[in-house]
Amino acid sequence: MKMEYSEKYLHLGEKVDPDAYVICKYKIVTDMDIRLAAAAVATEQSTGTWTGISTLNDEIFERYHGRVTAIDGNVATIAYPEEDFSLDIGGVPQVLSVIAGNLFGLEGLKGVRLEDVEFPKSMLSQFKGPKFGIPGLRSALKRPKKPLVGTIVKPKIGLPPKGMADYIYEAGMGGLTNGKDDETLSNQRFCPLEERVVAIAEAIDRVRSQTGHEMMHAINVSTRGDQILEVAERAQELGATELMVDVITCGFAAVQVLAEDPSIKLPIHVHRTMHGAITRNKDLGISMQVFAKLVRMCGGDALHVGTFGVGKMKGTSTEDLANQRACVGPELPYEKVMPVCSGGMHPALIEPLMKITGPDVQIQAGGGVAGHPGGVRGGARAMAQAVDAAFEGIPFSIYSQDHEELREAIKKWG
Ligand code: CAP
Ligand code: MG
Repeated sequence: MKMEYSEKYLHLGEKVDPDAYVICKYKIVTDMDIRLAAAAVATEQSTGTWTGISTLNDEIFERYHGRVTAIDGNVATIAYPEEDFSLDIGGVPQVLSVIAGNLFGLEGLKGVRLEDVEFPKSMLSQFKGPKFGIPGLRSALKRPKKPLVGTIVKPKIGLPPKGMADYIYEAGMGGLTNGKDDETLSNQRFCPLEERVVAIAEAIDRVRSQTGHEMMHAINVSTRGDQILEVAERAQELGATELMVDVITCGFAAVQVLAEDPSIKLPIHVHRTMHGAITRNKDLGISMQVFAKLVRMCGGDALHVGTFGVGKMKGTSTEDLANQRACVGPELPYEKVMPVCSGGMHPALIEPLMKITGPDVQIQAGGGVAGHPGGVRGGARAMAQAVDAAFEGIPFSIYSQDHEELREAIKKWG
């Protein structure tokens, strides 16, 4: 189909007021003139469509049209007037329908990727950000400075509540601060959510009473929109210490409702399963840093940001640094989100990882704990030792000489 792109959407070189526009950067892959391709995006995502329309008068156009303000190589900057957005009803779903909506399907573009977004203060002030974030998690866990160190219970499915609780007890006794459900665990018959919450809460209490060590475990409450609050409230009532939600499958609105509903008093661990379908292709999709900014606005307390190129999931330190910055940087006026490094982690990777991340991270391993020759407790100890050594700046080659579990982990995986 023929598309008519109006050059009226091109405002190259114009400086727009960042307090009055949402400013997006798109990488565009096209055989078209890049300026027209960018104009097509601005057109489709604001006041236009594929052809001129009699209902678009000058006043509406002037006030609401998206402006292509710069083209730098294959990256176009498009500014959408703040008035195009509706946060009271609409919220992040409506924001995404503008900045990351139909444009991905436009036939004239071979690829387009939303690389970054900046919101005006008037919109940012309508979000609350994390209730706990880094300081809240650190204070609940009585761990002021060192990285949080955790595990994902493995096997990811199949263990009954007692098996999960035994795992978490061992992990806590081995020194881990965090446990979590896997993203594929919900309320299957082999591990009903309510029984799991109760069993794990009891395991965490036992660790605390025997050693004084504080730990939390994130229960996966990802579910249908009409159920999520009820499931979260029930988990909280039964003793859950943290909640987990999958932001891509459940949506940003799910994170926001859990973070903002006054009945929920627990931190929110945000998983990002399925993000790779959207973030991995460098020519099509949305960058993870955009998702990270939205998670911070919506109130997630901890968010998976990748392993800076050291783990099992695709990612580079450059991208993951941008994700980390979206979580903790001063650009957003909220509490800092705890960046979570997960996916193929094991003790031997902690030394290189922490050189990049610094100590304000949560490092967690599933296989890297449950696969340790010393079992879950041995794996937990090895992870905790690795974090201690990296935090103190002691080379693993030296620290592992008198820390057996770390030595065994390095022997197996290092
Ligand atoms: C890690 C994990 C997480 C990934 C997701 C998994 O387990 O539980 O879901 O970290 O990746 O099932 O793979 P392992 P990301 O420690 O056993 O690898 O954090 O990049 O979103
Ligand atoms: Mg997982």
